[in-house]
Amino acid sequence: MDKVKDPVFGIGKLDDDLTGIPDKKSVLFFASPAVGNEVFGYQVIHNNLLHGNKVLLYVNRTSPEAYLADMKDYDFEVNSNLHIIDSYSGITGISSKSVDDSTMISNPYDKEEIKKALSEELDKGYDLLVIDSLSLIADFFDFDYAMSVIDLVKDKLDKKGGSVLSLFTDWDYGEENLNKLISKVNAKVDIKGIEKRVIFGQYFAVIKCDWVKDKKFSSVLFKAVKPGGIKIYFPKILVTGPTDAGKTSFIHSASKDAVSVDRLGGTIALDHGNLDFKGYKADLFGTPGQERFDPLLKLLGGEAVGVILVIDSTKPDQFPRAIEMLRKTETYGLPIVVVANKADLPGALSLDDIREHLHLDKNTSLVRTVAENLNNIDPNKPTRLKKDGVDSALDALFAELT
Ligand SMILES: Nc1nc2c(ncn2[C@@H]2O[C@H](COP(=O)(O)OP(=O)(O)OP(=O)(O)O)[C@@H](O)[C@H]2O)c(=O)[nH]1
Ligand SMILES: [Mg+2]
Repeated sequence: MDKVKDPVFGIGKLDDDLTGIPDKKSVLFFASPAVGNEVFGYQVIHNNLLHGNKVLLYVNRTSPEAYLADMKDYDFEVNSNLHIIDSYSGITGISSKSVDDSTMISNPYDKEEIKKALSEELDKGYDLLVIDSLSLIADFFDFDYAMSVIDLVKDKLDKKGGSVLSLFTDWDYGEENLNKLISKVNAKVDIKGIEKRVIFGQYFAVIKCDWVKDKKFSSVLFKAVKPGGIKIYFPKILVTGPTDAGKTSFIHSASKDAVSVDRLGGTIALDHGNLDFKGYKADLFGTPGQERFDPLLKLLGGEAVGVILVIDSTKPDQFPRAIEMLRKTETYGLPIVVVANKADLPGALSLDDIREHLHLDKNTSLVRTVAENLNNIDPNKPTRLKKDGVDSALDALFAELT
């Protein structure tokens, strides 16, 4: 079968940073024991099948049925371009009949049978081999055997083409072994937790990649969401700006299920919305704009990682207040997008004028937004903003943040 395309990750940030997985490359997803890497594997498999790539999955951690059922929980369907080498069912003696396209290893304790199955299957030509999991091969046998499997696979791929992704959990194999492993792969992505007695965040980070030069990789927080899979996660984005500018309108337009504590059309406590946008997830927090609620601002701004500053394009007299709110929320200096709302109203300033009035440098993102339905604006209620403006603001923000 001809190659359709080089394999992809199907995880936006990794595809952006690494431009997919080039042919004949070996990638390692290296997870700490407390953080699962299996959803990363599911997502890669699913997205390559979607792209029309031929995928071979070597699985030893569960049965093919359970594997595919788990994938389905994330909404990751598979198709006939997937073939599975089942190195699990032989342990239990229960054959995996319900998954047609699989080869069962009759004795998963037989080192030679495993290599034979892999090499025969790889001879048929695949775009991507996923090994789930490589650390379990080391646990079953020993580390050197796991490394010899990688050598065999690389040898095959060198001749036949295709790439390999190995999922690995770092169960203390010793520095020497790990160095051996890392030297054998072209790219390594760490999948870890932020631990302070309990794990309160999970992140991934590209640690090594030999086909991308001169790029600094940043780590990003993620959540594994059912359905949907891996989403880059920002725990707190602050939406602030002067009174009546459109903060609450923005949050309700950008997120599903937003809630606001409003009275007589003004926010008196806060807004909150869950944002789910192009593979990103974030919690949006909105501040009130009226000065009498300023004592709340510092509290609301705490631990924000980025800011959306909403201003009314017709009210330059409020611009100093906008800057003051960045100071009071203690978010001055964080990644920021300025949203110039109410573009429909007479007297709305041009973006250039706004930039000048606000003393924004040329690198600060400034985006126009406007109400969707101009004939139906209630002065006592937030209104829905047009999607293209809101999306541009979010695109700009996530570009700043990642
Ligand atoms: N004409 C026009 N009106 C808008 C637009 N966006 C919002 N509004 C209106 O402006 C008013 C204020 O909007 P909100 O979203 O409540 O503003 P806010 O910034 O949350 O206000 P506070 O919470 O009181 O600070 C509402 O009456 C909205 O319907 C717009 O693009 N054009
Ligand atoms: Mg509000």
